[in-house]
Amino acid sequence: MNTYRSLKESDKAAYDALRGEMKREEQGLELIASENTVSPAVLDALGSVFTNKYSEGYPGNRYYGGQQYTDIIETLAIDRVKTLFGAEHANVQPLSGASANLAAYAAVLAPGDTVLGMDLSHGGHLTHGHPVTLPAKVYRFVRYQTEADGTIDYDTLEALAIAEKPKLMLAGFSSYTRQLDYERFTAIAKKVGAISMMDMAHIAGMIAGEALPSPVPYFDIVTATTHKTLRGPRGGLILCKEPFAKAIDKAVFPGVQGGPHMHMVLAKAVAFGEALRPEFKIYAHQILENAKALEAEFVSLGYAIVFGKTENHMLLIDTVKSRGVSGKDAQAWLDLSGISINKNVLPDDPRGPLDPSGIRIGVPAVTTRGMKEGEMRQIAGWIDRALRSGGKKRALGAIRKEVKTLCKAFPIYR
Ligand code: DSN
Repeated sequence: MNTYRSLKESDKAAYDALRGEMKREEQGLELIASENTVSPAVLDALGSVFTNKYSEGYPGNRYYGGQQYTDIIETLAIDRVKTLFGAEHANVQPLSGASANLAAYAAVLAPGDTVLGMDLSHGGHLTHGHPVTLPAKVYRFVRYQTEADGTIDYDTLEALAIAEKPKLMLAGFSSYTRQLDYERFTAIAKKVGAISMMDMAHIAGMIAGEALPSPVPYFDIVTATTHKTLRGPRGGLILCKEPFAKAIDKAVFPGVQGGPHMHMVLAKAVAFGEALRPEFKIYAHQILENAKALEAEFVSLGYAIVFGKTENHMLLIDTVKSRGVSGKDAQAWLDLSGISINKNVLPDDPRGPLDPSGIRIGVPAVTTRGMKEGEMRQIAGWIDRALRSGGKKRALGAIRKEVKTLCKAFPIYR
């Protein structure tokens, strides 16, 4: 007889923290651009017995026995994600976006090779060659930047690529709001003999839902996370053209990872199945409409929108310029208002990353709750009130009450 008991019965401290988080998510507005709320089916998959299983290797070729069901779910996840993005090859084992990127680098680069990647303060991600990361110590990253109007100047990028002769040209971002020109980017890579790679982590769901153009036909390698707009479990994935398939699979396992997390692979299969349904297209398009509505309201309130405008699910706002409030204070005051965002560095930010000049706001999670343009206008109003409050607890508490009332009308898990 086993001695298993439920979390509630066996561990009060852990259970209470879980209940607290559930309440926080239900009663507050989640506006962190990289977050979302998964379906009960995805949660069921994550909480499943597949967490018990070791399955190093790939379907049909594993290092442990007992793989009849792991092979089924991994094949399901691979087939579904290939259909979703029209990809030639998919690896669904990366534990995160960072390990997907690391594996992609390991698959095609030798130590010391040059990579062009987007500068962090201009919207790129830490894993795109920021000096504090391991890849930046192994490879030679050269960073490109955005122009004053928020766009990328592809003539400047081409000149940089000709001068630096990169082995890999990396597109993609984690704090950038404009649409990239995939055709031009990959043409430059081809011209200089570089492999092209796109990290579509933030916008994967919008691409799957056909609200944004797909980079998959253009790039040799495309990486993503599965938990942002794609609305799956926390994790990563790699898509690539067939000639890169073997190297990618070898780089993921045994290159940079051991046993895959099969409960996560099951949850990915479930999420990809959800994204293949027609209603996901409606969701993806609504994200775009909501981001535009939020932006329009901020513009009418006189806010300085970074990168000119939004063409995806997020906005960056210069809070110092707009209201004389630092990103750190804005984040703290909004937290007290029941609104979750993150402070964010802006291009060439004179302030440090711990107290930068702006904030990043994203709408994927509130769109999942069913909120639309009217609610976006209300949200912009609350954020403005919080930033004008001087951090006074009473004013922020009043906003929190109103936020709670709205959230009650849009429950996450009914
Ligand atoms: N940390 C994620 C984000 O917030 O954009 C990217 O990994």
